[in-house]
Amino acid sequence: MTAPATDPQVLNRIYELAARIRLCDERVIKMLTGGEMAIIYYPVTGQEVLAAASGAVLRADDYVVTTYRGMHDQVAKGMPFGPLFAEYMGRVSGACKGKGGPMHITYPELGIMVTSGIVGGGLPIANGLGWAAQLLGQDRVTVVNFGDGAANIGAFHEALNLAALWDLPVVFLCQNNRYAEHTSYARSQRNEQVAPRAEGYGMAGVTVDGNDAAAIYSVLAEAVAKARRGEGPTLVEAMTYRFNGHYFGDPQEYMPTEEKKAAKAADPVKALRRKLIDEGHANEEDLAALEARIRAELDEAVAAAKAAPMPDLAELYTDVYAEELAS
Ligand SMILES: Cc1ncc(C[n+]2csc(CCOP(=O)(O)OP(=O)(O)O)c2C)c(N)n1
Ligand SMILES: [Mg+2]
Repeated sequence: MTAPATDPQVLNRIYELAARIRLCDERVIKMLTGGEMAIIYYPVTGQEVLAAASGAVLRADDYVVTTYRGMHDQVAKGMPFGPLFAEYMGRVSGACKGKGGPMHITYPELGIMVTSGIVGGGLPIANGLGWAAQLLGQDRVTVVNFGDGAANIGAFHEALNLAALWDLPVVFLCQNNRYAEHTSYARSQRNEQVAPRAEGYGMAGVTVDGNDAAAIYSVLAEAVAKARRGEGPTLVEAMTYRFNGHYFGDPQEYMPTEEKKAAKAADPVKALRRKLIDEGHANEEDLAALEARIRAELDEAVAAAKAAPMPDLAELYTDVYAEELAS
């Protein structure tokens, strides 16, 4: 049974995960700005709370599928900073031995099954994970994260149709951040929201404020519980906003200044922090101590990644093909 969203422990857990994501995102951006690391990074700033709520709902043995903009989903599912930064920096101690890079983080021992750079590519894979659980009689649930842009890809329609038909234990979590690369949501489809499309597949669909911790937690808890009971998938559309453009370094000229200002003024991580203190669920000292612990963990992970070696050239084809190539 999942605890209700009104439970202070739940809100504190969501804040802890959101703070881990926010501080990790800040560290990556600082390292890129300072030339300490050179990767393509798709910032998750502004989308932390919905991922943290998902992390608070899921069990350790549940599965997550995400995209290139996926650090928040990975960290929320428990991804440790050590193998994350080592993978970013291409080191042997990385989650994929330094051969996957930032767009392909996996950590199967914690259910972080796939990170894909193919827009919409994760949805049919999530169906496969869900179908496997169903066939094996397991009650684990798969949450697949994707963007508003991905909802216009053929794979979205195929995956939702099949998941509904087979009652697959999958939650389709559309993170509607209002942009797909440099194109606004309004310029790419007539429908005002993504969730009502679920009806076309005979599936439940719900739009929720993804920046409101209690609201998104409640919706996800219900969708996950339903999938776990074998009652099929749900399309959850979490409304959110991307603070930092498509990729790190994006000049963001297509994003109206006023719109960005308003979103940042309503920063969901800061809002949750304030709520915890105002409602007496946490105090300033405890939260500051938590944030200091997370920063120290990040320091340690970055230092360890820097000290670790790059993969040996002999490793080039290892884990790439089902059968090793004859050398
Ligand atoms: C199949 C495919 N088409 C196009 C691209 C190029 N591309 C990369 S990200 C992106 C935008 C996707 O937007 P959205 O689904 O809203 O996700 P967000 O980046 O906002 O998280 C596009 C078109 C791609 N990676 N894969
Ligand atoms: Mg988007």
